[in-house]
Formats: sequence, C-alpha cells, structure tokens
Amino acid sequence: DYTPTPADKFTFGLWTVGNVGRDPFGEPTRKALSAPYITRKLAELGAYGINLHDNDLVPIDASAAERDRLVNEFKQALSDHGLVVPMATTNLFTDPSFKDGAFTSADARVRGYALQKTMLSMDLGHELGATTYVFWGGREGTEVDASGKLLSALGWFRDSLNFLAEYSESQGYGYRFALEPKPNEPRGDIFFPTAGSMLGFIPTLDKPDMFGVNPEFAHDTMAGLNFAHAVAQIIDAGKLFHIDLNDQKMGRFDQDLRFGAENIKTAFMLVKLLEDSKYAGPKQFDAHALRTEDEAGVWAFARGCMRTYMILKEKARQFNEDSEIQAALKAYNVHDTELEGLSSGFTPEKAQAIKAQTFDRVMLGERGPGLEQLDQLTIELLLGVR
Ligand code: 3MF
Ligand code: MG
Ligand code: MG
Ligand code: MG
Repeated sequence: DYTPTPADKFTFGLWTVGNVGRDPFGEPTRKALSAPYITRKLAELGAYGINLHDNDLVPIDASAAERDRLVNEFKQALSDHGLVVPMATTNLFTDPSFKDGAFTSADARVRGYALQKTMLSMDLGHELGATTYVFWGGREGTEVDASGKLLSALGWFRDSLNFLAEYSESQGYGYRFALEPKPNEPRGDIFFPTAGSMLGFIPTLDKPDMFGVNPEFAHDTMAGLNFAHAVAQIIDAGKLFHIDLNDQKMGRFDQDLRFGAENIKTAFMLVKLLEDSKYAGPKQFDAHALRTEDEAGVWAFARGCMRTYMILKEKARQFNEDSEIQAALKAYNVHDTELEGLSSGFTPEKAQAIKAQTFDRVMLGERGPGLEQLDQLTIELLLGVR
C-alpha cells in the first residue's frame, strides 16, 4: 500500500496541520492543536519530522519559564514518538513590527530586532536538533517603490545573512541555510521572487556554500511558472537544500492546497525529478487543510499529501520501466557519436570540423519527435490504465 514510514522523510510544519482556518475574510474554523498532540498524530501517520517557526511553539511574548516548559514538552513528545526536527525558521512576518520588512526594513531598529529574533530562533532550532534553517522573507518587499529602497534592501538582506552565517559558525550550529522565494503575498511584491533570483543572489554572499534554496510548489505556480523546471535548475546548481510541497491554482491567492490536489501532471514530473535525482533531504508539506474542514479533515489532508507522493513515486518507477514509454524516449533522443564528440570541449579543430559539417536543415525541421504519443502514454499511466 501507499502508507509512508519515517524512511520516506516526509515532514510537516507545525503551522500546517496546526492551521486554524483563518483567512483575510473569516475567523478561524478550527481549534489550535498543541505541538505534542500534533507530534503524536503525525507519528501515527508515518511522518519523519516536524519543522517550526519560533512562534509556532513559543508565543512571541512568552516568559522564559513558559518557553522552557513548551520546549521541554515538545522535546518529550518528539522522543516519545520518534520524530525529528530537521528544519527551523523564524516568524518575521506576523508581528506588526515587521509590517514593512524585517531584514529589509528601512528602520534600523527593526533590522536589529529581526537579527536578535533570528539568533534566538536559531538557538531554539539547534536545541531541537535542526540542521537546516529556512529564510522566507514574507514581509521583505514593497507596495510603494517610491520608498527608494530597491538597492539598499538587497544590501541589508545580504549583510543580515552574512551576519547570521557567522553566528551559526561561531556557535558551532552547523546550519545549512535555505532561502525560500515567493513572488508576492503578503507583500504586493516580494524581493527575490523566483528560484533564479535566489541562485543569482547566493554567490554574492560571504559564504555561498552555506546557502541553498527552499523552493515551494505553490509559489512558482502562483506566478504562472513551471515548478519542475525551477527545481531542476536548483538541483543542477547543487542547491536543493530543502523543499516545500503543496499545490495551487495558477494566478490565484496563496492557496497552500494538499500536495497533488490540483496540478497532478507537474506533481508527477516533480516527484520523478526528485526520485530520479536521488534527492535525499526531507520533503516538507507546506500546506493546510481547507478552511471548510474539521480536525478529521486535517488528518485526511496530511495523510493525502503523503499518499499522493507515494503513489506518484510508484508511477515514476512504472514510467521508467514501461517499455513503450522507454521506446518513445529512445526515439526522441537522437544520438550522433561524431557530433556529440565534436560539440563537447572546445578546441579550434573541433570548431573547424563543426563549421565544415553539412546539416540537412529541411529534414531536421520535418522530423516528428513523437511528443504527442509520449504525453498520452504518460497521461494513461497517471490515469491508471497502463
Ligand atoms: C508562505 C510560506 C512560509 C514559509 C515558512 C518557512 C508560512 O507562503 O511558504 O510558510 O514556507 O515561513 O519555511
Ligand atoms: Mg507558501
Ligand atoms: Mg502560505
Ligand atoms: Mg513555504
């Protein structure tokens, strides 16, 4: 069957199954669930771990004693149920102090507070065993570009990340940092809207090897982009440090739907990409049950995310073993040993030899690559008739 075990490395944010169903137009429809309770329930469903923002566990105004009590109860639940905390992150978006940015606020006091809050949250994450630290700049953006901060914001963000990388090293935390792009929402425009923006920014940091990307299915889909393409580029750059799986209708508000609920074909291509490339990190579901649901719906949502991944993983295996599909792929990929040799690794002689070749341009333009058939075979595989 398609029941996961911890070896499948599925994780959920505390904020995902803990989502109470608030939206900009309506009050919560569900009661808050405690971290220890969520831990027990996710363990029963076969998850591997739980990720958190500082304030998912510890309220922003908690006393030191309350913090310690909440952390200890959570730690106890993790050890009772055999779950781990692979990733931690900071909530730099809910509190009104961050309304115009955290690391990119034009107010130096807010930037200082964001650094302080992040260091304390890194301390908490380390205490819980996290080795990946995510940065999602939810409020790092603008509605009013007349503020003139477009260039200075990039510099402030870079300075903050450089500072925090040094902090991690000085404390011996050994974090790898994963930057999460999103094009918009809650800000009108968020800085670093795409995976490519993050990949372009990382080499400008003092310690680029410590930084990678945490892409999210819904974020690229909101912008009309193909998430599998983004993830392929991140894998190619050696920067897939973490991943947020969910689903989304294109061009809508941020829906955070159950994984595979909407774009099943892209979800399949993504799972195939992750499995074929042997991605070994945690697969986090950053999504939540529909606002219509009660608690039973929350666990149906969580189980569904993992089941759909497991089913698509099995479909990817079938795809790789399907002789008709493999024959179509073989026909699609035309090999030419001589040309492939000439085209790889420049030498002046190879350049001359390629220039001297005669190509049958008309024949190349007439050739049908068989993609209609390949796509139909893929659809039939997904629809379960192969
Ligand atoms: C928002 C998100 C965030 C980030 C989280 C860090 C609240 O659309 O995706 O979830 O994923 O802050 O992982
Ligand atoms: Mg998101
Ligand atoms: Mg969201
Ligand atoms: Mg996310």
